[in-house]
Amino acid sequence: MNAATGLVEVRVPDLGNFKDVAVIEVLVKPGDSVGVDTPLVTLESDKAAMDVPSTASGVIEKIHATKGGTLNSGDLLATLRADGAGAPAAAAPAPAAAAAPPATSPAASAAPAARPAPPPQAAPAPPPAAAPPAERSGGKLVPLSQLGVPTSYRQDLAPIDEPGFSRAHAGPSVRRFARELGVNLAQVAGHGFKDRITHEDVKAFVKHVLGGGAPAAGAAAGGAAARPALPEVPPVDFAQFGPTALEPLSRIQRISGSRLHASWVNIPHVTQFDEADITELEQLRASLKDKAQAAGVKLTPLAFIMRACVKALQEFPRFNTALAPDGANLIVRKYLHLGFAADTPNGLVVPVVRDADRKDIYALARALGTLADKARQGKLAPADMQGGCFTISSLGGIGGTAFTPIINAPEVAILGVSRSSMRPIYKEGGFVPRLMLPLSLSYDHRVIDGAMAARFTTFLAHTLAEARALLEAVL
Ligand code: CAO
Repeated sequence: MNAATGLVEVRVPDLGNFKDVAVIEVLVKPGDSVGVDTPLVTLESDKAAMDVPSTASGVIEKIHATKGGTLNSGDLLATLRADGAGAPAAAAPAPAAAAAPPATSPAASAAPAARPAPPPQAAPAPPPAAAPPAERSGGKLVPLSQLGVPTSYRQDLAPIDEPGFSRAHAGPSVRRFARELGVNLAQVAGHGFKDRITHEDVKAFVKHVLGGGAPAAGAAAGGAAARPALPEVPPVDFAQFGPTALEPLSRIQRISGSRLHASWVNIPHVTQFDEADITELEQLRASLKDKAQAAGVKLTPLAFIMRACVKALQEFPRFNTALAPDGANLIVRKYLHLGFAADTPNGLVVPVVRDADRKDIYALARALGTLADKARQGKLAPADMQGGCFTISSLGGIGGTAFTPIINAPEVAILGVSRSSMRPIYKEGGFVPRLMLPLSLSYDHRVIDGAMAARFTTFLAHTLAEARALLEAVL
């Protein structure tokens, strides 16, 4: 302390090799009373965040740091009027002042005011198990019960993942707060400066869990164990970049959107690509066109693909299973209903052709045509879209060379079909023009391994190439 003025300077402690460390929070303002160890600012380097505590008690006279600025070891951080210091010494010089060593002497620089602050702390250890969770608010610990937070909510939280917790973008006081609440910071989206996690974010996360919003520990859909919450995409104010309009999603889009999302995040998808030579299949289809028309059926490639899929599913029954909710068993279906994705003005729907294994190619084509018409007219009944075992998504009538379809859970695989094209294929010592159909099979890797998926698409390609066998009668 400067005995003449009663002022104490607090400086930035030794920061080691860190230079120009960002100030991401200024925690006090002039007039605030602080004690030894009261955090004054939060600094953040590339690797760590730390609160810099006061080294003296008193009232803040001036803060020399600004949020968004930088600091280095030894920089002046704050000036305090020390406790017990009255008016400035100049106005009321102390009797001993004459005897005091000059301010520039080594003795003066060793005075308490210049004592270096303690080194930055590592993330504090969690509180003892018996300690009731509490929130640090303005330096005071407030029991969570006073905040209306039942302590049993911890059952809903996934255990803290330490590496993820330590990587989280949060200051020490937020880390401490999160530990007190048992919150895994790795799951919390930050909305502070530079997306830093704030106390409010932690509170919002707890509220979300209490409201049943976050994934709970225990079995989830598909039999998986506890999973961390998904990081959220922060909302954007688009108006700042240009004019916008709000367009509601259709009811079908809203329903299918959340189902697709659930499938995408719950199922480990892998997509196997292959191609089938359908040169003969197309010749056959063209030759049957009149006969089919006379029977009132449009024989599109999809009917052949369906028939080939039935054969592949019979050959590889693993593809006609569902993972039991306990995650330890497979439900093996003894029936075969095939779904197909249909593009309608209102969005994507998946009608189901029942007992596809008991239908020949014409019956399949008829069911396909009827259901596709109903889908486009918005006339599908709920029963028309239930009970599917495996889905085909054909974009062949539109275009594209390959895609990665999302599995229609609880099914375990989906076949994507893209547009066929005539390509030069090397065969028996020369190039020949062949009509090639791209296949994209997405599968649930918990149920199907890569070798089986490759066998499935190889079998399917072979079956499509041998098109005549697809015309056989089905008993
Ligand atoms: N390669 C080349 N041409 C193809 C083809 C392929 N793989 N598949 C179909 N075609 C052709 C058909 O032969 C038909 O041509 P012709 O009239 O000259 O015979 C034309 O494309 C249109 O076929 P279609 O679409 O009427 O009939 P379909 O049985 O092939 O498909 C249906 C029916 C309902 C699946 C389709 O209309 C549809 O909605 N597809 C979109 C599916 C979709 O959106 N999937 C994505 C889901 S994820 O967002």
